Amino acid sequence: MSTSADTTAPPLSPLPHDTEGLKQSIRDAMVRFVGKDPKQATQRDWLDATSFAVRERMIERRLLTRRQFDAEDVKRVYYLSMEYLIGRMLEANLRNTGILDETREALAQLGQDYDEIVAWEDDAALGNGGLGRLAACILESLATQGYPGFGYGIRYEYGMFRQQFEPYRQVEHPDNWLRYGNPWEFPRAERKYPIRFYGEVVEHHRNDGSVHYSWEDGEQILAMAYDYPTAGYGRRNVNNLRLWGAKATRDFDLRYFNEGDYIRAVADKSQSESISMVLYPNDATAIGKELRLKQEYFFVAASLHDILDRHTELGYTLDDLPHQVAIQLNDTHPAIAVAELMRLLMDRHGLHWARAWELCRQVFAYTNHTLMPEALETWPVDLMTRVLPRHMQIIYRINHEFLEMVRRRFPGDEERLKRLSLIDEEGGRNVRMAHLAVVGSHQINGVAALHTELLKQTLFADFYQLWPERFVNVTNGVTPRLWMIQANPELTEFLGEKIGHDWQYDLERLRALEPWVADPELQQKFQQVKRKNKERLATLVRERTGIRIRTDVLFDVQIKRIHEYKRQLLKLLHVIELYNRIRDGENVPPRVVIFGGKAAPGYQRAKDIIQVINEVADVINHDPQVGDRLKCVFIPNYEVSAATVIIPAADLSEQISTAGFEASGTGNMKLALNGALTVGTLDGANIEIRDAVGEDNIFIFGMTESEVVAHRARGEVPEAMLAGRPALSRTVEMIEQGYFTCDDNATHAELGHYLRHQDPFFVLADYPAYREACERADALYAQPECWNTAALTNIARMGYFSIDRTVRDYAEKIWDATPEPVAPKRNGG
Ligand code: AZC
Repeated sequence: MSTSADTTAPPLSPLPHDTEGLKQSIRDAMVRFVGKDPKQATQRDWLDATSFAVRERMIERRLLTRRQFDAEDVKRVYYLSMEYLIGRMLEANLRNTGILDETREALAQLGQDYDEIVAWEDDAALGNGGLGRLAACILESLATQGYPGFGYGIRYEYGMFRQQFEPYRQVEHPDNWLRYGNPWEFPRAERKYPIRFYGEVVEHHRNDGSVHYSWEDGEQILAMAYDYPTAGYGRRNVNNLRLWGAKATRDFDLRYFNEGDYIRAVADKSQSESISMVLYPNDATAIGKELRLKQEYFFVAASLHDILDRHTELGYTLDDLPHQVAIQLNDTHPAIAVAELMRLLMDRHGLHWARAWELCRQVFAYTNHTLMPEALETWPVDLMTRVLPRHMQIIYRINHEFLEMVRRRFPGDEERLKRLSLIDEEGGRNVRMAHLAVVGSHQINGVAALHTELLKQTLFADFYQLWPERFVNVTNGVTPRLWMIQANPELTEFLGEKIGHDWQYDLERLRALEPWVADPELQQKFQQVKRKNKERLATLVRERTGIRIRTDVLFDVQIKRIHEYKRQLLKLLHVIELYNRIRDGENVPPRVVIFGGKAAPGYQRAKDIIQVINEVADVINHDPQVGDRLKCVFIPNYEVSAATVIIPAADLSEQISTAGFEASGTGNMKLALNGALTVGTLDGANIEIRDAVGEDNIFIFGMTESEVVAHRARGEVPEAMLAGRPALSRTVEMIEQGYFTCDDNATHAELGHYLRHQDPFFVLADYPAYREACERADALYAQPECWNTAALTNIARMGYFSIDRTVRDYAEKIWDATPEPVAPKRNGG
């Protein structure tokens, strides 16, 4: 396609990016958009006015980016994800647009405190944990590196629940994040697509003998687009995240309202809009609910419709699809896209099966984020047939063709056919969405080296045998813009003084720090930065929990979803042992232990773990014999904005999952990048982190993945681990006997019993090695020069874990996409 002459002409006259211009825009926005007299404005009003002033500048660049992409024949990458854990947007957008300092100053001149204003923004918590946060990092990096990359997802009205402790147990409160409107979104009333559910498939026989299918009747709702511009850092590129909200159709209105039951009609209408109402707060179990299937299909169908519309509006043909479009499936949640694209290509565009299938396979790729069987999505065939009858037909046909191929390659191997089938015939018939995603994709990736190897050897071993070339590894990464520049401004400045700013775009450049890691002056500055960050965290802790912590001791941090395999219980046993040793008069090194994380509301064991941690913490924190030698804090409502305060303050990063269970982890990367040392198992990306930072700069302990497998095979009773370990036995007994509770012996007894008799994630078996690793950490912490050298070495060697490297890996190994940086305009802006 040719470049038209006026693509660089701005659609608007460029807005000023200096303090004076921003001040003017903010004041104008206060009157014109917020509708308030600046004299009467609240801090929330200032938040809104400032956001409007920033978004004006972003949308200008968004339009230019779009013009350039439209003119230049670029390949577009579409990231389909049910979750985006974005966090607050104002500061991120200011920083990436390059007007943070000017805006801070503008607000100051308007008599407003920037830090107070930004704190009013609710986190956009449209995700559970790692998978959703990774999606947010990937979008930011796509824009920063200038890739034409677009996110699609759901505009949940209620994001991840807000967690409170009442006083020990987790209680969930709704996260009504859109209640005051959202200045960042552009509702696109004209981008609405009808989405069908239920109904039936009608067969049409043509004169030439061919059969054509259509999907008719049932229920329709509309998917309406809401656009969130996503700015690149240090570039003019602004990409787009399009989230779909559900709206009732007009049809719907007429059908019911005309029956005269007005109240029921309104209620039904809101029922049909409930599809985009709430995020399912499960990160490691597939719940198999009809509404969830409808959510998945809803956003996939709208996104594919939109992608194909754009493709044809740009003048491309369907044959061009593989050259112009790459679609990444973030886990199996959007895997129904494989069947939906087949449906669109055949039923709507009249392609033959074979051609449609070829195109599908060239367009899709699939990222797997977990090996845990309970997280693998399957849908009962009955449910799928009822909700998506045409898709079920298509899945049967995909399966048929696929199994025919397998039969030819492995004649007579019926067991293999059963294992590979898209339909699991055992225990009721279920569609295996991971199999659909694998069969329909040209590339399948795991998210860390070990994880990808395990995918090949276990979960997808039969597929790997068929198509070894389709399996690739793309190790996760994190964005240094949020997790260093924004979260840790002091460390950012410190790095700038020593090695310049290039690392902000090319994180490998942090290596330039290495020659100085033992430099006493540098170490002293690093320690000052850490201390300041600890003070910031101490304030947050005091505000949220009332607990006072000292800032001159080791901060030991475990922040992540609460899950048995992540083993918060292992840390808890250590805390209790430290408590006992202090009470026994031993002089143990002081520390503050910090937990953060949510449990899925239906995950009883995880909720019990939270409760018991809180009760243990309460006893320890109020014991005068302990004083401030040990404090234990569970920070309520762990979320992105809290993470930006916790991570820069950490000394020790707890990455202690049972080996083989954590696909990658990304918190491990954020913490090490901020100079925390990892105590961790050889699991997920910890292995690659160890390889990068060196064995001397990390505390590795515990069973390896293959040792875990062997240990499990031996079938030892967990209790056997207690023999000859009096300190550990005493700890377990204290839990069992309810030492830490005043009114809930049952929960404590049950948790103790679980450890002693079940312990499916081998907490007790790994405990001795874990305690020893913690002692190594204490010993190193007692030698500040050695500790600081190790911490600074961690920072210097974390370059590989930049999300920019991750995104380039996807672009090269999977998408075949190239960056398209937007050229600066001559007249600035
Ligand atoms: C997580 C993995 O548990 C975590 O190890 C990984 O770092 C992260 O994805 C990003 O790849 N998985 C999830 O959050 N959820 C599911 C369904 O796997």
